[in-house]
Amino acid sequence: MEVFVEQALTYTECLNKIRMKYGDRITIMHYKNIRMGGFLGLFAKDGVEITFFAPNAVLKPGAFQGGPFPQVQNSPGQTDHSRKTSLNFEEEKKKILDANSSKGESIALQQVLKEVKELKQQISATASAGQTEKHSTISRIEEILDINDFSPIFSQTILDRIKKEFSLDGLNDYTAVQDTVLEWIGESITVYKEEKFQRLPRIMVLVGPTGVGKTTTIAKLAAIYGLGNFGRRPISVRMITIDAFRIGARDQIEAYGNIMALPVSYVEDYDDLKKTIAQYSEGTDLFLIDTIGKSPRDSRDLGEMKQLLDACGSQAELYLAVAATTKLSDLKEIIRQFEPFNYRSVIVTKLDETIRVGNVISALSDLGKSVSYITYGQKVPSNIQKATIVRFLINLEGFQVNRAKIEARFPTDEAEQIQWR
Ligand SMILES: Nc1nc2c(ncn2[C@@H]2O[C@H](COP(=O)(O)OP(=O)(O)OP(=O)(O)O)[C@@H](O)[C@H]2O)c(=O)[nH]1
Ligand SMILES: [Mg+2]
Repeated sequence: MEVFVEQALTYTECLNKIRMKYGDRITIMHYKNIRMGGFLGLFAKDGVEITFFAPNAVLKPGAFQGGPFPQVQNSPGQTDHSRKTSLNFEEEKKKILDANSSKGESIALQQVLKEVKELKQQISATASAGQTEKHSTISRIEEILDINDFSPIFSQTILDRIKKEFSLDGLNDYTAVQDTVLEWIGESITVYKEEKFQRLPRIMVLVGPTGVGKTTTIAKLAAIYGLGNFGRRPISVRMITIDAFRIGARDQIEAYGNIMALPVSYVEDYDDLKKTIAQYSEGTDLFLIDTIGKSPRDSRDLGEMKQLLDACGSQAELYLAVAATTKLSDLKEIIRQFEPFNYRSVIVTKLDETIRVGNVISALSDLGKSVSYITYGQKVPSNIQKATIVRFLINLEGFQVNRAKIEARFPTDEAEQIQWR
């Protein structure tokens, strides 16, 4: 025998509720009026509570759905059996509660799993989008540009162009892409074209930072033009240095002059320089003027030298010498700081000391400068050459250079080469 308690707003409603749950075979023990619901005693309503016996109580299916759970009454008349049945009922209730709570948990779990799945999909979508952007060919080219020390701006332009001009199929052909990239790099190099007919005497001036090889390059040029190296008809050359007082500087150029039996003049200031040029103009085809190495950071010093060099007159050709070993940011600073000299082109020295020329190529290209000569060793006069695009390209690290193809694409100006020889 089981004792149960049920509550409702009216007696009939409560009875209906009991019958719905336990059927008709119930015995009402007693009922009482109660206050139902509310909050802290407020808003409660009048209701009825019925206590009843329900023999062999078996809950009708779905009896608890939406309704309040029956409460167990620990009435003094309860037998062991009724207590046991009540306990069974409690167990049942717990099971249902557990089932409900695990159902809740599983819903929450499913929600979490759904979110994880979505996140996973998002991540793999992003990864695959990245993959299309960073095709292995693009990554390889990026790496090579980086190894060669190209400027970020230069590299980015190349990478953007690859993405724009190559289809996915095209990117799969690495050799074709790198050949094209080499071509683009070649196109970015501007080789200085000398004027065909020079007014004589020609005046070439080398400026640049300290120790880049200005004096050595002056000596190389003097030998080539003055001695008629490589079967060239010699012309009358005079070297002039304005670096006459630095210890060793005078000895250095004097030694070259002596070995080559070419005249050297030493000047101190503007007047001196102007006078010397005027004095030897008659018998000289080419003046090669060596200057004191200047720090690009000392603008006052640079300004003074600029004033001194004004003595050469407007027909003077100024060249900026920079070493290929200079790091990219310094190269750019040098190129900018020497701008007031209005130099015609850049001479790149010490190419033999580095296998990375991306810094030079991109600094020149980024700042719109041309290259005229390159030097690649201490030997006078052999380690100098008129700049060629091919020479820069074959110096690049990591590219498989098809020399024949490159030479066909960037032919050297034969007329200029012959003149040089
Ligand atoms: N490896 C290499 N060394 C060079 C090259 N050109 C010059 N040098 C060396 O670089 C050092 C400096 O050369 P200089 O010609 O005295 O340089 P500079 O620009 O006149 O120097 P300052 O007058 O002191 O400003 C010397 O040891 C040269 O032999 C080159 O193309 N390659
Ligand atoms: Mg010098």
